[in-house]
Amino acid sequence: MAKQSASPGGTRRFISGVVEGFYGRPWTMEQRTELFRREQKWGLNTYLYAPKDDYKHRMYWRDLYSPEEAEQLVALISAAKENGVDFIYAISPGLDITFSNPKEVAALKRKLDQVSGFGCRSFSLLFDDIETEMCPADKQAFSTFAHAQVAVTNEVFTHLGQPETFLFCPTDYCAAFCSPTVSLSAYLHTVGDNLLPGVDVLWTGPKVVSHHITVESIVEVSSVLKRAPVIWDNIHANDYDPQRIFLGPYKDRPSDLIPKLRGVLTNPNCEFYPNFVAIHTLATWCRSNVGAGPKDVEMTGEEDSGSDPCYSPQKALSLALTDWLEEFLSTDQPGGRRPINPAPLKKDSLDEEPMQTEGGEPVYVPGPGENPLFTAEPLTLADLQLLSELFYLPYEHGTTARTMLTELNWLKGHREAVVGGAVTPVTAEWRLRAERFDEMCVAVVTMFNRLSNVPNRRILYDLYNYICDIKSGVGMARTYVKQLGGQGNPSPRVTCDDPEPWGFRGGLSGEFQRMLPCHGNRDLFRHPPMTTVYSIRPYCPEDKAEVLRIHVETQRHGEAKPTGPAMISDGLPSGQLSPSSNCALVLEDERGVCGYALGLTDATAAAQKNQRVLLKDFPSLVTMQLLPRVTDPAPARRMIGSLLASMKTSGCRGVFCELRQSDRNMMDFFSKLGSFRTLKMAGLPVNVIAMGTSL
Ligand code: GDL
Repeated sequence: MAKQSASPGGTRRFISGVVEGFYGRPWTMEQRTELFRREQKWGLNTYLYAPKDDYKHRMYWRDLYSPEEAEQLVALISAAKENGVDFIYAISPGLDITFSNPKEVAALKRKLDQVSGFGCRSFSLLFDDIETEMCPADKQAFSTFAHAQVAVTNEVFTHLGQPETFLFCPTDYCAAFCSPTVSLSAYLHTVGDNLLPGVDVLWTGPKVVSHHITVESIVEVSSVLKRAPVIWDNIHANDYDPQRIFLGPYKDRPSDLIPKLRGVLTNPNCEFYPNFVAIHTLATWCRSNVGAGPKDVEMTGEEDSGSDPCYSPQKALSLALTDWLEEFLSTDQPGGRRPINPAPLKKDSLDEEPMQTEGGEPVYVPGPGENPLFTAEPLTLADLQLLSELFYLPYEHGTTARTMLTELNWLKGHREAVVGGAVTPVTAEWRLRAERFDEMCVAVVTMFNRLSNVPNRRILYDLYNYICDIKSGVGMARTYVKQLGGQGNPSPRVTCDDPEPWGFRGGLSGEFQRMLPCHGNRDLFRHPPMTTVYSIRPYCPEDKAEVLRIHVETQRHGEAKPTGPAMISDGLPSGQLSPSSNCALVLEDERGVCGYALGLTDATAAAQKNQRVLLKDFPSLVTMQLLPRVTDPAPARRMIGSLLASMKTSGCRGVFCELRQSDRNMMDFFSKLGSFRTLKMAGLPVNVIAMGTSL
């Protein structure tokens, strides 16, 4: 077993590798063993065994392994050891464990003792994706859910003799799950304060699938957790969408993060073989900033100017694709075809002796007038580059994919004059761009054909559904553009009133998604992820006019005039009431002030003026508004979190806010915060509700 060794300086080595932590069909033992070989070759050192749908990892976590299963696990753990990979066995008891029952804790220990008997020395307890409400027995025994998890984790960790590597996955494993913010999360503070120091904590970044992970965000969470986290990176995970697979490079994690982290484990695509790029590029990233040692790969890329000085995603991708091509071209079939189809020989060039296959049978050679043999060109590096660009990353299409979408959009937008079947002449520019679009479509089809012919069938089969889908999507776009340009007849594949089943793409789920107003039916082309940088700062007198403007604009949003009598909180942005000191913040983006959060520590006088009866536990008032351009809820959550924190410091016990029911934006925001609940308050105008939270 590869022991978690200490590096010469005494610091523990950086954990790097793969977590098999996705939903769906787990990898096979053969694939895992192959993974260990690759990890060793590429310099990664860890594998976290956590397949969500493996019966005995999660649903039936109490059940011990049968002798047959035990034999397989023993072999797997020793294969990891032989390849210098630390095998971490994870268990997810959170679906139904009663934390306060000693029998449950004993069952957990018994199971982990069994796995320890298989030669495993590193362990992990995962509490992701579970109900956060404790059962009555646990509520009696523990003050919070975090206390329950930490108590059991510490006990198991101690029982196992404090292994060198022991990982804990919190239920709030990303910033988006923290209420109200990472720094103010009571759950994370309990974990940070009480988890034994030898236990490391997994963290997925700002979101479940994080677009970017910044150094600042890691500094923030580390200070709450009192330890550097191990990133469980879902950047290449695809278990949430059966139409997507991610073949782009490890990206948008600055290499400066490496010294701030305990490690990184990628939870990649469900399909094993297409993970070549995900794991290879992660390995390149991990090597890019190791101590002060010399870099093994020169990574500064001109095309990445202004970005990471140690790591270039483009270069890492090129390295990975070059190695991957070799694997595609090597057969995985016993007695399989030779990597490249030989060009069919002409009959007259044959010697007396007939050609033999590798199996010793004579090669069929067509005679004059007969069908020539099917031949396909071998896969090229350019094909793999295209493949990766078409299936790039969760928040980003590759360059060619973006170009194709932009061009199709342009061609469509500049050719609306096809009326009643009569086609008006196209401009030279339109024709040229249509031709270029067509060439790009042909390249996709060619890539598909060459891929279908690769000798390594395992990789092909893992990719097949995806490449078939994109070939068909691109094919339809191609026919459509031809039709727009007046070439060819309207294709039944595009316009037919009685389509084949492939005309109903995405099935029932696709139909549900297309009906929803904003979730589930977005596309990356029209709604690229937000890159706006927001800052929160204290309100100053110069902000008065802007805050008033936002107040007026948001009150009118969606309706001509605000209806009903004024709310108490209207007095704050309008200037009739002054916010309490240290209780006023504004949100800014690059265009200026775009939101505010204002508070009054004692709202008694203001309430009397408005004939409201305050609830004794909620004497303080807050109000918040954002301009419609702020569509990302994260900065708003940070702002209200900071406001509540300073109000608490000022001695507030409970705050309330008043919300017009027509203000869907704020109604939605406060409801989703989790901490605010609706309050029954006397004297509220019609269509106004009050929500509050204790501090
Ligand atoms: C998750 C799950 C993970 C899943 C991923 C992507 C963690 C800690 N847990 O939330 O099992 O594969 O999302 O769907 O990430």
